[in-house]
Amino acid sequence: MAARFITFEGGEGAGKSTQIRQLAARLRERDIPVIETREPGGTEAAEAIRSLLLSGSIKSLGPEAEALMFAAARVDHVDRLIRPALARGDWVLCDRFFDSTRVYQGEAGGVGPAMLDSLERIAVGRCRPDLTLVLDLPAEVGLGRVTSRLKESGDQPDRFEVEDVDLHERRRLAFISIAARAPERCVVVNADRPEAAVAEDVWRVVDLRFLQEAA
Ligand code: Z5A
Repeated sequence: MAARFITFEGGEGAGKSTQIRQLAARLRERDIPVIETREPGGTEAAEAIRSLLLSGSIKSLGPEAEALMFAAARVDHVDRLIRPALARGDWVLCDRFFDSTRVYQGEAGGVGPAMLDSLERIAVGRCRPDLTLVLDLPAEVGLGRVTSRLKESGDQPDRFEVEDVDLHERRRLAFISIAARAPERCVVVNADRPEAAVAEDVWRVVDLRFLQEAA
């Protein structure tokens, strides 16, 4: 069976990590080799860049500089982890990818499409997702989940989690608009439901697109 590259996108607390874990478990039950990864991050160098980005220490450099940093992390992630995994035949499930740059630095941050196109060409090339699941829910619901998690863990919110709800809602609309422009790649899933219901929808899409086709 061909290796597949699946990305999960959406706002804070949409349940991307949770759904990746559940999908990975279901694929492994079928003896499909799976790598779970995330952006920014996934390799040692990209995780180091992640710490810088999420700490907020380079926020003052502006959205273009941040876009460069996200792209630098992506170069390493794609070259050292994603592309080799797909070449081995592993499926790759990735928590955020280039659509997050389009939304956070682009549509909500004001970085122009020409710069984003160039960065995408350099960092991603032809290593594009076969499927992108956009987990959609009201920003307030996602932020509420993140706040509960922070209360439980005692962690501090990161550079993006402290931003106001209107900005989060604009990003939500930007993800929906990307999905509408790329219907062959993107599927929007209603994530404002219990975990198991969301997982069932995610599974139905993956099964229909990739597993039944291969049977
Ligand atoms: N960013 C960017 O600006 N540009 C880029 O190019 C890229 C990223 C790639 C990465 O932070 C930040 O970088 C991100 C965008 C920016 N902004 N922020 N913040 P991150 O990786 O730390 O954050 P995140 O991607 O938003 O992850 P998250 O907040 O952990 O959300 P999630 O993975 O979607 O959710 P989760 O961890 O699965 O679930 C969150 C909580 O909700 C948790 O307690 C769950 O148990 C609970 N949960 C999950 N599903 C449900 C359901 N269905 N019902 C109720 N509760 C649920």
